[in-house]
Amino acid sequence: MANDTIDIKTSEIDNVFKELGIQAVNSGVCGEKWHKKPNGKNLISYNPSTGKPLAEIICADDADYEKVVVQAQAAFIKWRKLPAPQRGEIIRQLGEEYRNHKYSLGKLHSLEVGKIFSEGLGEVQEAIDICDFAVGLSRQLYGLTMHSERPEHRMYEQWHPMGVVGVITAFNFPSAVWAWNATIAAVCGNTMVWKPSEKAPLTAIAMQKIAHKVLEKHDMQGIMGLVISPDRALGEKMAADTRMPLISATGSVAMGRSVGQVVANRFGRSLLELGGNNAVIVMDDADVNLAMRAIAFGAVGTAGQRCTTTRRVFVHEAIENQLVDKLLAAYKSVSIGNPLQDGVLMGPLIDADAVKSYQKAITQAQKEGGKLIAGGKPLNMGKGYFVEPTIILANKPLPIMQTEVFAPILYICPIQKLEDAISFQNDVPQGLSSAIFTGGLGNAEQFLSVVGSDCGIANVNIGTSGAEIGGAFGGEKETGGGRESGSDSWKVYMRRQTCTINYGKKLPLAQGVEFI
Ligand code: UN1
Repeated sequence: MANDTIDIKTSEIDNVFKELGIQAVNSGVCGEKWHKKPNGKNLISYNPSTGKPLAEIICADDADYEKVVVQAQAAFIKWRKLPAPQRGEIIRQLGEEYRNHKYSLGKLHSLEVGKIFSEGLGEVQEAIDICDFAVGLSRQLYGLTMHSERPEHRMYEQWHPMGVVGVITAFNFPSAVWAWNATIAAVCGNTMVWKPSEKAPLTAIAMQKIAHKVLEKHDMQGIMGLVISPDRALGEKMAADTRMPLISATGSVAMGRSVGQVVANRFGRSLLELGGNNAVIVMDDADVNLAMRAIAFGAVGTAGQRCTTTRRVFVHEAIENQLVDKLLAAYKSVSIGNPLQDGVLMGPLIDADAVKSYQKAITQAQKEGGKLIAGGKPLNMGKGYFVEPTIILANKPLPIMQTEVFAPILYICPIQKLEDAISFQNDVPQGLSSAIFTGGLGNAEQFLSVVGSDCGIANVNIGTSGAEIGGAFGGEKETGGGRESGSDSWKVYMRRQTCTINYGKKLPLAQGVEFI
């Protein structure tokens, strides 16, 4: 079901920024202060629903980047000395500001990256949630104590901040993924420089403007820096920059491979969150309605542009027809169109290239023997980048199913045994998210066991997307191995120090070694 006219006025963006209390959006560079006149190229942010420009901003050039990094280094000297719970208090205030502006920020996500309003609000909520998490964490940066083998000795470990953290984010979660990194890095005592996606610069500016205002109140500006770049150049610069001991990068496998290599070459640390190719297994004892709803949200939500999007389904042959029929009915009821309109469940893809990749993948899947049973075509809705959510059936996994395509294309294959489903699921280069639907404890536990899913996220009777911030987020293989957000992911933003203290008058050596 598609709405055929999309009418979002470009002036909407001015209203959103007005609601946010933000005057100028033209500068994409912020260190201690907003650079009023950065020297980089101009960059236009487009509304993917209309193909029309939303606003034009000026990016950072090399000299602007240099200033922001130097200011982040200077800010680190101050910030690291502020007790962690006081850093947490500032992040609490940041969370409050995001709460106050949730509505406008949510709308901005819809305008700039085409998320339906409910998902736009959800993303802002995710940023708020991680602020709350970071506040609590600021009092829980625990180290262990150990029993020394030597008398009158004490051993413990403690955690110190690393310095300036480089954060590179993708268009599809333009605020939450930055917030995962920024808030945790900040309570840990780091400062940061953020290079957002060139496809979502306005959301980055809005998040940064709000953060900057909060930090300024505490005379702590410079903790969170922003450098918008129209291409990869600044990201590459960051990867090679020895002043950044940690680079946290979210995006394509190709980008992660290059960032990871450059950072490793200088013995820096990287936190990579790259591609996903997530599967749902549906066993014959599953609640099919539950599975259908989770798959529909996982595959169609965010127009298939999450790294956690459900791309493959392995369903027991006994219930394949039942599940497929339910999914077809659900797909028919999905209203596609203006993401800000009530009732619309799917917005556009991000740009024309994404539409091309969608078409190419569908053609390829059909060449490989896949049977198209739903969708398959771009929608002619003005200049917006809308496509139909698509389902392709295959008797067995197709070669195209090895590749992550950021679009709502779902492949469904029948299976007879759980073992086969698990092996199909794991037989891809990526390893982010996975799920099983089953009423059986045995199936569920096998899926979660050492011979089960090889992904960073493994769910039972829950879909692959929409993870909560409390858990560690990330995955294995080409997904990059990084973990961010909740649990003990904070440790990657800190350096560990093992301390042994001798409070006696003797100097016993470990391992019983005798010396002078
Ligand atoms: C991403 O797509 O990069 O689990 C992040 C989810 C969201 C985060 C996705 N909480 O789908």
